[in-house]
Amino acid sequence: AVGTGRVVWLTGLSGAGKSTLASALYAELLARGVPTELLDGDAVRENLSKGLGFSKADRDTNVRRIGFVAGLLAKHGVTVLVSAISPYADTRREVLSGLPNALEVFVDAPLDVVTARDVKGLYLKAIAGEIPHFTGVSDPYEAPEHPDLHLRTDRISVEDGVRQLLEALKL
Ligand code: GGZ
Repeated sequence: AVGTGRVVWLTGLSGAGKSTLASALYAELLARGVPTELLDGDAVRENLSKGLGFSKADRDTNVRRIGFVAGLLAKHGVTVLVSAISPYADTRREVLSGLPNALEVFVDAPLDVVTARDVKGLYLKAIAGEIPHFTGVSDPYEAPEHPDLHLRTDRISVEDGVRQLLEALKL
C-alpha cells in the first residue's frame, strides 16, 4: 500500500511568496519523481471555491475545502502543497490537526515589504480603500505562533526556501 503523503501548508500574506515557493518546490518534487499536487489559493478560488468572498466565514470555508481535498490526496500517497493566506489561526489549527502528516509553514515578509513589492497592485488599491477586507491592511492575519518552518522571504532566496522545505520534509 502507498504511504500517507505529506501536506505542506504555506500560510502568509498576499505577496509574501507562497505561490512562488510552492511552485518551485512542486517542480523539484516532480523532478525527483515524488507524486505531488499543488492546491494554490488563486486556482482554488477559480474552481473549488468559486463564488466565495473574503469574509471570515468564506475564508474558513475555503480553507476547510482545501484541507478536505488535501486529505483525500494525501491518503493516496500524494504530497500536497497548499498555498493559501489562511489567515485565521483557529481554522488552520482545526484543519491541520485533521491531517496526519502536515507541516505548517509561515511564509513571512513584513507588511512594508509586501506593500512595496505589490506585485499585483492590490496593496495600493487596498490602502486606497478600493478592496475591503484586504488581509494585512483592513483584515486580520494571525501569524502562526509555532510553525514547523518559518521562512523570511525578504531575507532568503527562493532556492534557499526550497532547500529548507526539502529539509523539513526530510527529502
Ligand atoms: C486578501 C485577496 C483579497 C482580500 C483578493 N484579501 O496575492 P494574490 O491576490 O494572488 O492571492 C490573494 C488571494 C487570496 O486568496 P486565498 O484563498 O489565499 O485567501 S484565504 O486563504 O484567506 O481564503 C490575493 C487575492 O486573492 N485577494 N481579495 N480581500 N487577498
